[in-house]
Amino acid sequence: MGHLGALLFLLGGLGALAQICEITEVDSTLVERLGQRLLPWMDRLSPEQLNPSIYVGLRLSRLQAGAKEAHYLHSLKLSYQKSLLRPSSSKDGNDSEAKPSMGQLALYLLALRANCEFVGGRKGDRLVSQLKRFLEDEKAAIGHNHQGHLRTSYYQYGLGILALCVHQKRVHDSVVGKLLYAVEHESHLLQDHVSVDTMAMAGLAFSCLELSNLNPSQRDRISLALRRVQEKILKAQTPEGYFGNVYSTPLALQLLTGSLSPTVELGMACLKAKAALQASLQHKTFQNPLMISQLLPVLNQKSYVDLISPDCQAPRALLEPAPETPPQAQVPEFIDVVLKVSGVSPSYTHSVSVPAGSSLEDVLKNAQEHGRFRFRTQASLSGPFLTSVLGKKAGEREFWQVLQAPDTPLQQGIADYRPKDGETIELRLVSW
Ligand code: B12
Repeated sequence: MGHLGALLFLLGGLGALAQICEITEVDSTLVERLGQRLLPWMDRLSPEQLNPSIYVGLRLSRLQAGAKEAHYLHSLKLSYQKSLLRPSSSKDGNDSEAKPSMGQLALYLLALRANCEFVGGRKGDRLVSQLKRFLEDEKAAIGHNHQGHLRTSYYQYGLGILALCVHQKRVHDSVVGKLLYAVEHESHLLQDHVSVDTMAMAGLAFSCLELSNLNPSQRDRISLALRRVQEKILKAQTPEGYFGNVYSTPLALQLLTGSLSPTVELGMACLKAKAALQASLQHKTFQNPLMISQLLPVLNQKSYVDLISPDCQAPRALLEPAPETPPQAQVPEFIDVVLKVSGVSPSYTHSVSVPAGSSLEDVLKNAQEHGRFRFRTQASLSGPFLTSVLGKKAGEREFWQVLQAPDTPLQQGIADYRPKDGETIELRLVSW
């Protein structure tokens, strides 16, 4: 067991195990810098760029954005209510006007709860009904034999149940039953890079249901599934300390922090994860606003489950914009990146020259401007999602995977990833 294990064992004996997975005492300057990175995003108020997750993350953190925060929530309300409560007969003109998905509606409801609001009234009831209907439709898509495919994902399914739960809205046992089955049988949840995130989201939904006791006849099954999720996440810890990968660690920790079955193993795993996270904060690994928004609650010992009864009076430090760094007047250094596309005929391999520090999206734009390369993206809460390459649009249950050759899937999207000189990036059409 070693010294650490012995210490944790002793703490357990003293009744302190309930807080065994708290990520405390992370350098407050690093946390503040993380929060500062969200501020510019709070000025982007177009429907395409509004992101309820940012609001939720801030409200569950120990930082605040002053007047910007209330303004952001106001914009979220206007935009989401307008598109969600619009009669379904009005046809969508283009992608940017598309109605929010099940997961986006769920995140919007979490944002309301983060401001200590319960959905209510005629409009609120309609939103709740819409989310319930989304879940029912997905339940039907999964089917009686559990073999069917969701239109969205189990991640969004879990998010939907969680959002209704924190608003104390009950969903039918059969809806919860599909998520329980998926965790009990795992097969659908274990799609490569998304499994820990999905497990964690399912676990957060189960934690909420367990605490709220909204589905009493499924109580034992829920507790068991929760323990199973926790075990799976602990098993997915990497030698560096991440659960899954660095970007699934925030949600994993949101789940583990609230664990009602703390063990010595859990305590040790969390300490290791905390060290890994601290290193990643120093290396500025978290740049994407969605990722930051999932991490901030963890650094304040909070999780989405705390939205059952949020503390809207808790003191939070005001974020000041980061001081601007003057641009360096240097001749930019150029790097060469090889872009390779497989899954299309004829195949495509081309070297692109871009200024050092360019994003992969810049590389793609450059290839498009100067050659036959073509690509399209769709806005999402994580940034631009690559939907089509060289005229080939990813079909249903397919996506354009982004890899560092020969075979390493990137852990960041095209807007965030910055290739190095000489690197080969492959875009590969795969099924999921
Ligand atoms: C489900 C999922 C997928 C599914 C999405 C389709 C589906 N079945 O819904 C698939 C398998 C296609 C996928 C692909 C990728 N994903 Co993914 N995905 C997720 C997951 C688990 C949930 C997303 C979600 O539903 N959010 C909730 C809804 C409400 O938000 P949304 O914005 O409307 O959701 C859409 C976008 O998230 C988009 N999407 C999914 N993944 C990614 C990744 C990026 C970078 C972008 C811009 C968009 C995007 O698909 C969602 C459905 O339309 C998240 C986990 C997380 N912690 O957020 C990872 C996550 C967002 N994905 C991630 C990554 C890295 C990718 C890939 C870049 C992997 C790769 N090397 O190719 C690709 C995207 C490539 C591209 N074409 O641009 C990382 C992003 C980390 C970061 N630094 O930002 C996450 C956090 C997982 C992780 N822990 O590594 N993903």
